[in-house]
Amino acid sequence: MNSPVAIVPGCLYWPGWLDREGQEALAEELRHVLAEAPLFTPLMPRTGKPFSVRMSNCGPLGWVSDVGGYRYQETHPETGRPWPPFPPMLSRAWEELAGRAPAPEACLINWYGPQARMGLHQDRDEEEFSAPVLSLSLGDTALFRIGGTTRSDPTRSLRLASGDALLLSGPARLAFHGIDRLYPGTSTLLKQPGRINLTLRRVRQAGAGEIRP
Ligand code: MD6
Ligand code: FE
Repeated sequence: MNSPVAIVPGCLYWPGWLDREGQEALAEELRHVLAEAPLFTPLMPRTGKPFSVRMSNCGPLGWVSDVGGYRYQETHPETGRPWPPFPPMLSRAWEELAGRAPAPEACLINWYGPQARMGLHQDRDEEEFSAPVLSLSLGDTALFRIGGTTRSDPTRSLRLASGDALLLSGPARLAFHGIDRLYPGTSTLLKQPGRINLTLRRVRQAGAGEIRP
């Protein structure tokens, strides 16, 4: 594992963490997950406006958004079934990159078509902010922006390419971040133009017996 680059304090970046073979293996694992837990279109709280990304999840909990708000829940909002378990490569990624954090409980799967974007946001629906959030990207390159813990803080941009890993930890755990645009046609990994972003999270506070040695 190469040493990461710090983009801002606590935001660690591993360009090309997965080689092509690893990206293909992860994409294949995700095809099975998405066959069991199909992508759905989340809606903005209150307004009901659809997100431009489609989503699914794996792991014991999944992040959902609808007119009622943002929350984690144990079942898919359309099928009513439990989320599928983490595929092996995601558990391994957390082991390698998330340090001594307690086990992840949710992996949000975001599917971006060529026109999709993600506005500046904080990931703050978890109860446990001492654990990091780990992001893995597959498919077309995207322009990622990260700032500070106040929306108006200055931001930096970087291009996230297929196979890149990025961790929001410590002082960057609650940093505002988003995706300004995709660069369609920059990867041949997926069967259609677009991008998948995976974010692994610890949601609940770890019990004392659960903290790893
Ligand atoms: C994306 N990423 O890359 C959006 N969240 O499509 C995120 O929202 C994100 O990259 C938490 C931690 C890392 C991230
Ligand atoms: Fe996020």
